[in-house]
Amino acid sequence: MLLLRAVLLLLALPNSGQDITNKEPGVLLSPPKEGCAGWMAGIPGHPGHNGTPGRDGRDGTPGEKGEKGDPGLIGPKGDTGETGVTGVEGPRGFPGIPGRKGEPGESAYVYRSAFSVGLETRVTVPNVPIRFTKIFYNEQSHYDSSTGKFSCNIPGLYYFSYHITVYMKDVKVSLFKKDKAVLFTHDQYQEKNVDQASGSVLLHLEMGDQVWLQVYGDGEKNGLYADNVNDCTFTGFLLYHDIQ
Ligand SMILES: [Ca+2]
Repeated sequence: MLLLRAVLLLLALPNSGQDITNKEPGVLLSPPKEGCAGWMAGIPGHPGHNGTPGRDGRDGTPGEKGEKGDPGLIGPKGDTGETGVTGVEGPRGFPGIPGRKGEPGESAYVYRSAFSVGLETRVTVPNVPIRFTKIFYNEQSHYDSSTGKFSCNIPGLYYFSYHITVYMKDVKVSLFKKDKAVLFTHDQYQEKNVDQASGSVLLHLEMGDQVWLQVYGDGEKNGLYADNVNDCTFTGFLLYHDIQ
């Protein structure tokens, strides 16, 4: 009889562990503290109802980092940048190809005009061009020994000069240009002596202008002298021709 009760008690223990707080004290299976003599257990009660749901648990730990996403779309084109600093000068280039040969220039002879003449006899005729008939140079024949006049064939600037030996009488001469005296030279003769007189000038001449030397005044001052060892000379030449 006792053995049977013990078996029944053991069968009921697994449930009584969870239902220890059951509100029905009458079904407690724990034995009274007094002696077990005469104690007899009742029939086990029905299982209790399910309790209310517990509170939410704590948040879990973060998961692993995901894979890298695809690249985004290309953005719009930016503004134009500022002009950069000018660079240093480059090295010298190779020599170019020689140019074509130029056209032949005008002959230099065209622009030549010069004469140098001398007196051969004493001047005796007044108020006319002095005729220098001793020719030192007159290649272009721009000086006419028959008239004593130089004629301009090339417009430009000319240089004229004369050198006079004075003997026996005073000398007063003028250089004429186009019938007008433009240069004067006067020398007073000293007795028992030989004097010298000279003059020079630059004149611009147009085509056809004539230049000559002439005794000035009444013709009394015409002491120009020349012989085998004394000369009177008249010289002229083109310095610059006019640019066309
Ligand atoms: Ca003198």
